[in-house]
Amino acid sequence: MNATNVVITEVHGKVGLIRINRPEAMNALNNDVVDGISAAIDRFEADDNIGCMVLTGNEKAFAAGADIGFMKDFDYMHAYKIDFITRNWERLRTSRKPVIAAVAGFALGGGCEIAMACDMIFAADSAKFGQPEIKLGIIPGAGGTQRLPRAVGKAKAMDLCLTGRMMDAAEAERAGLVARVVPADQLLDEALKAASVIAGYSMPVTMMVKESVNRAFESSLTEGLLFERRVFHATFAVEDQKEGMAAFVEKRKPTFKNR
Ligand code: DAK
Repeated sequence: MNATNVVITEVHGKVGLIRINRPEAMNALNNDVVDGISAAIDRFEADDNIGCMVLTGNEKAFAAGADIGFMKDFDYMHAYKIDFITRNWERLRTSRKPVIAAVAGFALGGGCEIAMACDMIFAADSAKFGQPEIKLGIIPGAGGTQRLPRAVGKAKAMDLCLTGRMMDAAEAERAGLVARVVPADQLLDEALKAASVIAGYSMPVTMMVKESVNRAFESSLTEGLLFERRVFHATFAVEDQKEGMAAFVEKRKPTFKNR
């Protein structure tokens, strides 16, 4: 275990676990938390033994948003100059290894945005998602108005961003925001289990899958299909493709070497 107090990391086999740890403030995000998450991703990305990451909070809150007390007296010039929690915010997005958000309790504002920046969300049945910034006189600042409509469509995104209401785990699953809903006491186990399945595959190939799915959000269908085809052809240059197909034909388990 490795703790930078507000962010704790653990290694579970081939999975890197990153836990936001500010329970006294519902895991509100400040520079230390966002820097800590980024440092943990840096470390796990550099570690060849890690194939997948899980980002989680505690049973009450994944993260209840950016730290309101800290930013309440900002003026524009100050927020701009200090680049408030922005400088490392994109680190999740630039991670090449998959990251699962395991969300229990509140994922609000920046907390919901951090979860959406992960590759998929596993939700405890206690999870509550929302973009309540409007209640504070601000708008979502880290992807809420952009990733949420892509995940749940315009109608529900408008509903959540304009009313500031929360959405429970069942509604979030129906709307397509979350991949799986599980009982709260099984959340971490389920997320670690799925992460460990992913980490058991060929790492370069999981990175290619992630890159290709993400391309769907950045390109036309024609361009996306072309990108996919090029990457698909490229998998025949991966040693693990030979091993994966040979193992199938020989009716044995493959041993991937990540090359
Ligand atoms: N910031 C600071 N402290 C918070 C907090 C937050 N977001 N959320 C909760 N806390 C603190 C509470 O103040 C309280 O502290 P004490 O009074 O005990 O000292 C403690 O956590 C427990 O909270 P409550 O007593 O309120 O607990 P309840 O169960 O009654 O309510 C709640 C839980 C999560 C529903 C409630 O605390 C709440 O509504 N929290 C605020 C949620 C919110 O409005 N979130 C959006 C914040 S704005 C950007 C990146 C990110 C952002 C913007 C830009 N860039 C990259 C540019 C993000 C903006 C936001 O997230």
